[in-house]
Amino acid sequence: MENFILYEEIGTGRKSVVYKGRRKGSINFVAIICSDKSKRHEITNHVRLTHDIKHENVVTFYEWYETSNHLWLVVELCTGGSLESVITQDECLSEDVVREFAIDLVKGLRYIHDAGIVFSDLTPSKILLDGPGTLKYSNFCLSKAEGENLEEFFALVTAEETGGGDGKENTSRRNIKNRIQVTAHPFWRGVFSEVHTSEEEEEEDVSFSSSVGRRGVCASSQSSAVTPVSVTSQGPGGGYRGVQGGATGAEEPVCMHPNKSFRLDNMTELRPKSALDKDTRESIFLLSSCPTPRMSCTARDPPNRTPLPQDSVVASGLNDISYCIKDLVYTDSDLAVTPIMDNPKILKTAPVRYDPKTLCVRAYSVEKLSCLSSEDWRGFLQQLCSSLEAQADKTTAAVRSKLNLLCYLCTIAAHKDTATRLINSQLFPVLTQQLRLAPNWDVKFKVMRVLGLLASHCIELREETPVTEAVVMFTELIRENFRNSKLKQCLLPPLGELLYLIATQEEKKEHPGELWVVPAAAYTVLMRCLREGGEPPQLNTD
Ligand code: 3RJ
Repeated sequence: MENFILYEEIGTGRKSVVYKGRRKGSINFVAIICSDKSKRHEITNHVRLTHDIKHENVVTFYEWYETSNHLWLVVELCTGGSLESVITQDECLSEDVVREFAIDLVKGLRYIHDAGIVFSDLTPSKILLDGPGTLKYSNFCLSKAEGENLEEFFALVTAEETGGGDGKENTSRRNIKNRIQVTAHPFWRGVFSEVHTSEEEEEEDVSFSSSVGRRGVCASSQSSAVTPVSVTSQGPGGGYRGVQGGATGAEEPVCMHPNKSFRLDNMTELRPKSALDKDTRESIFLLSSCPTPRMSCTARDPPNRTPLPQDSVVASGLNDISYCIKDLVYTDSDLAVTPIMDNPKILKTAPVRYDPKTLCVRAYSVEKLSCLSSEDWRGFLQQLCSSLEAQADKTTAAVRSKLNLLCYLCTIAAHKDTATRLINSQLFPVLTQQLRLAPNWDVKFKVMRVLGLLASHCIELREETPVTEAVVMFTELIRENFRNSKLKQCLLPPLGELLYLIATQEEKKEHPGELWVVPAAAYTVLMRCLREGGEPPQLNTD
């Protein structure tokens, strides 16, 4: 099965994230674009226009996949970032670099035009640099086939997707002439030379030298010695041939794919592959479990970190190597644990306030709760459970009363002693059940928060505490509501806290991994959430 390993994020676009990736089993690194499906028409457009293009100044398309929420494109990796960032960083580029960039841009655009494509909306952010500094056109989402109306193409994609299309040709054509105009200005030092002007099309064609050196080579020292070579000798199947669409003349530059059509009826096979392997249900895109090393370390320069027990052996050569290996395997952030619940860096939540006057139980403070007699504590718990379980009454007043109680629980759940007592009490399964039974989502959101706070502040979990059931409930709810980003943002933190609680409690035991079962589905759904992301968290104003 083909798998891709995802490494770090290298860029973000509108509703898309770009990762560095690698096909498992190969050493070819690629860029993997994970795009929201709402961009399907633009992505499909990009694919239909680029899947046949192989040119050094165009980012190569390899393949594409589809998962439930995203489209995934595997394309050429350009490690140099965008031309926009180079311009921003350097502010002023040297004339030699400008000349070299211009050659790449003209070569690429010329190839694109000859392929019958109008790039459209050309900006430096859409031009990428590979390692040696070659410029490449990267984003054809808003490009179009010459003469076509892009809106109509988008409409056809939508119709295809919804099954409403008739597959007919896009008939409305506008003749767009988006052509390269390069003058014979001395600045170009003969790199470009005008060879042809078509009277019929009133466009100017350029040829240029292809033998100018790559970045770092002074163009001016070479350009005077080079003879301009025609760009059309470079593309696959390229060359000057008879003209499509009526124009004549043996030297007329024409579409290099004269028989090629970008119409939708040619696209029935142009569909993303499903990214779930049918037999193994395994995902094609896997997150790299090893963080990308941030810097290399030498044996003479061991990393600055807290020593581990096994490090106390003599500082032998082997030990130096083990330092290096550990530094490559772990990063500081692997060992740092950040609370998830109510962490303002993750999600800003308004402080919860309850109204003690209308509270359906006595509004004990945490201090008072810690010294309640066991009888009073039992009575208090009983009241909490029966108030939450009262199902019959779904009036506004009853819902408000439940919300008030849950706000009170949020307050007392943020203290370790109360959290520990409450999570190990009969209240915990009642709260878990409320994730399904509560009268509305407002109440459910609050129940999630109480559960998350209990998990994050609890310091001792009893063996019989039904955390597995809670993990299963959260897992099911995330699965059922996978497309609902807001809901997922409320479900994930308590699930994370529960898993962390289980992990830390297991760690304290003699035989870790035996007490509280975490179903494989919980890991699967969590990994899927991490992989596929979602909308950024919004400020919660409750
Ligand atoms: C493919 C489409 C990107 C970015 C460009 C969304 C970078 C910063 C440093 C180093 C590399 C990159 C980089 N490299 C890429 N190689 N291949 C791609 C994505 C081509 N990309 C970006 N940002 C994009 N072009 C189109 N959408 C993009 C992000 N930053």
